[in-house]
Amino acid sequence: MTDYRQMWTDLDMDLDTHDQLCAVLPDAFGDTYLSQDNRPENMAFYDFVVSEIHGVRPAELIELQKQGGKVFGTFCVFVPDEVVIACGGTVTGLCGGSQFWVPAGEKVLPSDTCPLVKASLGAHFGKTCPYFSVADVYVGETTCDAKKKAYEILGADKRTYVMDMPQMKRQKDVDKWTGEIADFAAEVEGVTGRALTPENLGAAIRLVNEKRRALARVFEARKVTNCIPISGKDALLMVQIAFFDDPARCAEMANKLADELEQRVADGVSVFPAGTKRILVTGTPLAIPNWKLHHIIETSGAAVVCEEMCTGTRYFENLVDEGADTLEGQFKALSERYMKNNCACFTPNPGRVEDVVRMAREYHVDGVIDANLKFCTLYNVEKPSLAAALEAEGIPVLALETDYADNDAEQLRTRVGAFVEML
Ligand code: BJ8
Repeated sequence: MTDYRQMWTDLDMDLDTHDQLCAVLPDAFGDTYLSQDNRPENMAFYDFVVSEIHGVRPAELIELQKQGGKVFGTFCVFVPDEVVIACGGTVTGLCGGSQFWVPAGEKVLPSDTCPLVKASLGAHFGKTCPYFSVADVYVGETTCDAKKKAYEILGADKRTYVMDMPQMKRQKDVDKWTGEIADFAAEVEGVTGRALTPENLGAAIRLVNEKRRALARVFEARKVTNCIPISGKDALLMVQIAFFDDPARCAEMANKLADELEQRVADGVSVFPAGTKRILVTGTPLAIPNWKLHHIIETSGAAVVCEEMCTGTRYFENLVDEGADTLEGQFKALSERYMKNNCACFTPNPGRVEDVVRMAREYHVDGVIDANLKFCTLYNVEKPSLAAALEAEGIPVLALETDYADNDAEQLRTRVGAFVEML
């Protein structure tokens, strides 16, 4: 394994504290992932990335910076990667998915804040994540209260650009997001020193669409009923890593995995025994390395076959129209695609309920688990209406609220086990 200590020192990271994280991650990954039987061979790439999660990709980003490239760190799937890529920049996801970062986050945020936001700020201020350290600029968005206030705190410490997210989905809101994308483009041009053109933006739109198509192929293979060709944990890992990876390589590796899964489907090769209950998980994102819920479900007699969340279908569903040949038209096409995302930040938000019901059918699920992070008002308020819609369709649903700590794992296991039992 390569030694990245000099790189982390150069990034001004807190090496002693970071060593503690490096010490626990391999065991956590081994227990959760490597213990699975009959995994697709193409998961080897994702296992390798995790084994060097704080080394191999940050080293690539530093190389890109040496060649004049800029790194944009993002926290939400509303930020259009295409604009950054078109200007020769690189995007990396930044959401924190580990309890490890929460205490440092609680030094700058109230403790009753969503763990995702606390972990993100903890990773920044604790200097224990190279992706935060390497980013030239953070890009925030006004989706939820916790995030939009957190960006003020981050912005005092590093250049942070915030996109003003509409809260409704009227035509004037789509137009407003088009304008926000145009403003963001000006910011990206300023940071990168490169001009956006219809040609480079068109190429970036096609590239990110390719990535979306590849991820969608993997999910398509999860819809079949003759077998379950990949575990939910492995599919989740693929999406989590997609937020950090180079988009062309991401598409290539996802397509290879999809090829293998399609062959498995043809051969009837399953990771789980016949009759295993099929679960759709919906709710707040599961940022890497948050594998807690999937692990509990998949060691309780069920399999996750779909994630209706931003670390799932919302990341790749809906393509950007590639037909526009002016920047104005391309900004509009980008806005139209991104505004189709049914995040709970919108009011009203009937699209999410419709999506979950549709996907419950498409993925032939036996039940839905609606799992939200503690203190996420947006998703927690949607729980009853989502449950009512699913019950009206005859689809069993279990609502859960959790965080990154392990102390509710046994309680979750009991509830998930009882739910699976009654399906
Ligand atoms: S598009 S889901 S990535 S906002 S869980 S930080 S909402 S308090 S993450 Fe999200 Fe964009 Fe929406 Fe997706 Fe706030 Fe809730 Fe925490 Fe959240």
